[in-house]
Amino acid sequence: MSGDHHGPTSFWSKYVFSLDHKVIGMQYMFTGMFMAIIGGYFAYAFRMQLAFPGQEVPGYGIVTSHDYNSLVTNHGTIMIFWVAMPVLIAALGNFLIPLMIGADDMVFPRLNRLSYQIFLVSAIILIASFFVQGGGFGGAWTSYPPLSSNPEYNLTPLGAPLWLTAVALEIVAFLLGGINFLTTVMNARTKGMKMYDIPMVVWMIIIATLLFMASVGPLVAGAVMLLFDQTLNTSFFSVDGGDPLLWQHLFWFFGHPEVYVVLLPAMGIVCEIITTFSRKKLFGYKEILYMTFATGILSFFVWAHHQFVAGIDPRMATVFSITTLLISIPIGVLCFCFIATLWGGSITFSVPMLWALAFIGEFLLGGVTGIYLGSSGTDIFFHDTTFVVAHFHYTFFPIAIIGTFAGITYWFPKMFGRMMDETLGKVHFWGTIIPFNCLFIPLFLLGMGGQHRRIYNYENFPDLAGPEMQNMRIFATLSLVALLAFQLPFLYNLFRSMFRGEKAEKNPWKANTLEWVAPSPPPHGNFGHQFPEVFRGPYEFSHPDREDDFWPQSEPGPRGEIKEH
Ligand code: HEM
Ligand SMILES: [Cu+2]
Repeated sequence: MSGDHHGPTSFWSKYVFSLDHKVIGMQYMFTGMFMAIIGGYFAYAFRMQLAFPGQEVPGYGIVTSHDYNSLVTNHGTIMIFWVAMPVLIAALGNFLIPLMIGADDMVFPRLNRLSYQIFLVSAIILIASFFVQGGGFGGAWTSYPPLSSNPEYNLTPLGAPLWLTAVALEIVAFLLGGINFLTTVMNARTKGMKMYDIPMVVWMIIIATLLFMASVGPLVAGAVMLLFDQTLNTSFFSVDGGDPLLWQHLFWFFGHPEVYVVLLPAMGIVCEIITTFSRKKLFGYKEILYMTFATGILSFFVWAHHQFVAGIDPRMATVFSITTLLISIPIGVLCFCFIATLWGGSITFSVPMLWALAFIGEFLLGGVTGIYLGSSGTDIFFHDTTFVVAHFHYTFFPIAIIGTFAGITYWFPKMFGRMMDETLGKVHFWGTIIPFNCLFIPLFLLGMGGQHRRIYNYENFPDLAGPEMQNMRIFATLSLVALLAFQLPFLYNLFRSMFRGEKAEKNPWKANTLEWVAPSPPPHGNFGHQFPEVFRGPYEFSHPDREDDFWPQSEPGPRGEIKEH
């Protein structure tokens, strides 16, 4: 357990160099939010260019073709590595894991602090890369060689290696954090907490961490080779002597599981919220767990579905089509478990619940459209069109944005000891969900019409420049502007509620898990002098033998299990 329980007193040791898992979690959260603003601003700039090509973008200026590439690349890179990962895994994982397993902190608090510091350095290097001579890297977040490996092709002799270094450091930060997460959940669970008493969000973060650790090795090796190609003139991935396709294998062996790395924590958040706000036991706790493991394992056998047009053997394409489509089975079971949990519950449409429900609906659309891309025959048509862009935003946006808002609005009372404003929360919810759909549905249609991605000005392509398509682009961009504008009520609500919100009780949602036993906000060391003991699983809601419709894990008494089936 962490050494010092008295709690630091000076500003520096309390907020900047803190060892407290909650403070480190907040540091990750606010850094992630800051990066989300940059990533969103980049999306604004390049979408404005698509809607109004060649015109000055208010707040940015002229978007040149080089700018466009760099904006798209860094938008994607930031959203995945500096928003989804820090907020969903690092921030919520750090904040929740010790509280939900009844521990006073992570088992390696210093490693935890080092993890955040390396992460911060990686973010600074990435931001610096936009300002060096030649500008930021523009070879896409997938960084395929030879474009990425050869400065004569990418024209960013400094931007490209800095981008790669930043990504590599970010990965180091998450490996350190991951070691800490795994060890803590294995060793620091409080008395009575058995494997199947662990709340689903903790399980999901742990499985995500395992996936990350198992998939990232080849990418790190590849990144070092790529860096050598860029800076030392080696030829691992060059066309003469090396093998550019090798990078695609290394990248996607990591890249596809990475989608599940960020997906799983969001799924876990959804489990906590839908049980609390439907007052029902989670349907199929063990089935959800096994299906998640199955998804994780399968995700290592699908990577080449990104390479159907890269010249792989068509017989291999069939194999990878089959494994890809197989994944929809466990994911489908998970969705059915969510629906069965909601079925017949007494549902409250609170703000966190709205986000959780929206997650299920929007993510389903992302999953269903993926079936077209997983089948090699149809993917050859759809590949690199904005159909793909729309598909993966229907997975990533629910994960990184909807899942995050679900988590923040649900745990805000615990984080800051105050309640957020419901009305503003609902305005923000609808102001995000409606424009999101208006933004990306047109991209499906445009993609089906043959609109390729990573093109900065469609006026250069007469077939794609007609008014019908251009009007859809304008509609999508205006929807984005609305979406961004509706984030202001959220930021106002967040910061105002932190200081002025109504004071929160210990357990405002009447939930069962251990974090709700600690004071809001929890002090240094979380539970005071006595750790809570666990007597039952996390989802005993509406138990027939009890008057209260919830049954905290820490309340002494029988385990209270009733047969589910
Ligand atoms: C704020 C709303 C967002 C908008 C308007 C938006 C828009 C776009 C568009 C239009 C592209 C394709 C550009 C092109 O290919 O020319 C793109 C690329 C991308 N976006 Fe987003 N996006 C948003 C949020 C997100 C989020 C939340 C994530 C992930 C967590 C994300 C991840 C990506 C990735 C990985 C790419 C690929 C970048 C590349 O091609 O190198 N985006 N985005
Ligand atoms: Cu994939």
